[in-house]
Amino acid sequence: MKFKSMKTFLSLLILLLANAVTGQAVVQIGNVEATSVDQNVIHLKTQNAFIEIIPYSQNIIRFRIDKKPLKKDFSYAVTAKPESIKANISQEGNEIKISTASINCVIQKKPFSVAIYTKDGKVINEDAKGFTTSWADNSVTTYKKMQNGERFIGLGEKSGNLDRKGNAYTNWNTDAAGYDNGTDPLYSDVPFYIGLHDHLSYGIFLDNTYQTDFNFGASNDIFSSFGARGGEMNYYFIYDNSVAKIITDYTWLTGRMKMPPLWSLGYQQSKWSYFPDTMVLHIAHELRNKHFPADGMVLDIDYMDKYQLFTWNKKYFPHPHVMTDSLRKLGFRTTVIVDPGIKIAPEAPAYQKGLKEDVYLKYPNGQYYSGQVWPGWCNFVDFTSEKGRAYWRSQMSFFAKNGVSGVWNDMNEISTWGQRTPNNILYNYDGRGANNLEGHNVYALNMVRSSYEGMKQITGVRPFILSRSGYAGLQRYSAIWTGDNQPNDDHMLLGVRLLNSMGLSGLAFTGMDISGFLGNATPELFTRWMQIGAFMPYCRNHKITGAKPAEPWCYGEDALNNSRSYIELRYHLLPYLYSTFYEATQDGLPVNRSLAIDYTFQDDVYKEDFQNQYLFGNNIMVAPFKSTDTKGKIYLPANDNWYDFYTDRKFDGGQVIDTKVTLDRLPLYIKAGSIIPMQSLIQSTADMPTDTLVLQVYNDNKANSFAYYEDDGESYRYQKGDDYKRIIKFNPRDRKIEFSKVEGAFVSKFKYVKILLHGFNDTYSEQKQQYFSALPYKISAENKNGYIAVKVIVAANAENEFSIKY
Ligand code: NBV
Repeated sequence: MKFKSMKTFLSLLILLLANAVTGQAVVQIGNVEATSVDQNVIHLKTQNAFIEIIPYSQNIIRFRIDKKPLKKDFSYAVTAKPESIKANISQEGNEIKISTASINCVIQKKPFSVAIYTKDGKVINEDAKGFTTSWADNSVTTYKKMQNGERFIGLGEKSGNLDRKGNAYTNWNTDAAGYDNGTDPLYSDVPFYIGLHDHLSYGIFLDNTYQTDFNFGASNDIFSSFGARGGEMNYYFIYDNSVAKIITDYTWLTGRMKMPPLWSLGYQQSKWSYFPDTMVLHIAHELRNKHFPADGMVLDIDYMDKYQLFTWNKKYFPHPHVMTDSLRKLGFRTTVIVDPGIKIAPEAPAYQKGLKEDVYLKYPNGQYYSGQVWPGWCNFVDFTSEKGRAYWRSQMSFFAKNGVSGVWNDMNEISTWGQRTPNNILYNYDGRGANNLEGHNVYALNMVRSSYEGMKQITGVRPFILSRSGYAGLQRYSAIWTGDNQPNDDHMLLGVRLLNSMGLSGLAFTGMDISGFLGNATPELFTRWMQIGAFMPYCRNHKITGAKPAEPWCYGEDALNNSRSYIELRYHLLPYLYSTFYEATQDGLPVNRSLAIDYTFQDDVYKEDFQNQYLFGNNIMVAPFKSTDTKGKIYLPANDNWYDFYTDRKFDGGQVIDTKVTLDRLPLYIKAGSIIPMQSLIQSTADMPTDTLVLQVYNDNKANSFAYYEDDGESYRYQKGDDYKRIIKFNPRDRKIEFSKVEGAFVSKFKYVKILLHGFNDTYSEQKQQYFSALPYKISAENKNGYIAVKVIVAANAENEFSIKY
């Protein structure tokens, strides 16, 4: 429907006058007065609002609501266009019905309110009676009825419990150094959560870059609500039949990560700061001398000349390229920190270029916004303008030409001394113009977008980008870490929950500073944190300046040995981890998976004792404990069975077990039926493992499969088919391990596959090994530590499908 402009104008005027006259403190959305449908989009005019309802896919409906006529559509987060589906739209009396293949949405007209049902009539989500959507001044809020037993999970980097029921949160990207379990907001925001009740799950993504507020029944038991302090109510309702599918739908909307460079999955050594260059090389050598596998050295702010961006401190780093080359020869890649503030130094070429290209944020009177950070007074690139991003992209050549492979984006909330960026800063907002209230939350997203695109363009290979702050969609460009955490056990476990929550919110590549940034850890805490760190997507040990040395050998022999064996395990698991990252690029599922993803309606998952447990990929369950714990309880989720990783003892799922906790072991459980690909130990991903891929297969009576993935680990050729994909199936019914035909042109680095069978001993005697028949492949079998090992000699590209009978 097109509103005639005069009519629109008049209704708006009447509305404004009415509110002014009655002095209404809260403006309700009111009754629907006009309805029309234009190419699958439903346009409504209520007494007080303009509405568009857009069926986005069979599972997603978008709602746009504003007091003013809706502006031209724009989003930094959403990259998907509505699918061309045919929704069924009908009107009867006071109701408008929109049905897609998976949901029925019913709009009441008096007053406007929304209810969404499954196809068999169960309520998934509905506006709270008498509340629906309303405005308090410029803040808009939508109120949803609190369903019986409803839980809420996700919402990105939020402290607190896995189940967010009873709490309220706000999104305003903040430098929250030293935050605690109750601190809110933190560094980044993803205004997307998942609601769960009655075996139904749905997602709500509020795409609004103003400060947004979420209330999951805090001080009330009538509603959950979400809202923004400006702009339009713009939310996507997602329904699907599992949490995993909702994450896939959400990342369909906001994009998925690209394959990371393989080296970025190795261990990274960081400190504020390693200098001079000889120190950086010394640490790298020490890691090698101590046989501590590692792939990255990270340079913090002291590599710069007086913290001035795009400079090197000539005294400490006279020949940066020589240093990065030497590191590369040792199997290390270099990551450097960048801050968004560029020192006001008229003589500095990078600053001058920024002036010339007019890239800095300004006040309305044209004066540059300046704030104080490390280098003193700085101007800040407006990353929401194309020219700002172009400037930054070209500046990335400064790093690329010096052999840097990773760019770590710090302080990008924006954080300045004094913390607050003034509200009257103007952002270009890609030509639309915005003040700080609207621009602040997407500053970091656009910064890392430019870092990513610049490094990619200049080097032609996959860059590693790390960010502290961000907004929905960050996963397209960058990994994220949880900022300045504290060196204590509670913080370590809080960090685990933060990563799990970010994983529920589309961010697959996450990490936290191992051992706690803000001070010294005990050897025990260091050990436990390193072990958990081995099971985090981004594995970096980082420490504040002034703290005691924190490299793995600084906490004594036991700590060194107990942490090294877990980093070694991570390197053994790289084929598994890399394939898991591939899954993230395909369906958006995170690497660290809260148990709420697969075991959504099992109450134990949300109990305080168990809420930190997670799956690393699809098959390995990690049970994090404090460094001081000597015993504990572990929940083994129902619907699956579990193997103790260390003993191969099999447990039925659906029970709580008691466990002894010691510092040499991080409790790990393998899902029965799993196939876990592993490789020989290497000290860096620059080294080649041996030519045998080991498949650890854990017996079960349920079939299972693993999507194995390989590519060259650094280029974008995989996007053109130069990759290696093969589905490996465990088929207990036919007693077979089945290998699908290889897809892709890449030649695997493994020539042989060796299969280790766990939990088969009771059923299959040694004699029965003669049934392993996979001719023309040659098989040899050995008995080792209670599991059967089968070596299958497979030519590197035995491309066709084959199976091995056991
Ligand atoms: O660049 C110094 C630090 C860095 O080590 C840390 O990881 C960031 O979160 N950076 C914050 C600035 C510190 C401000 C006190």
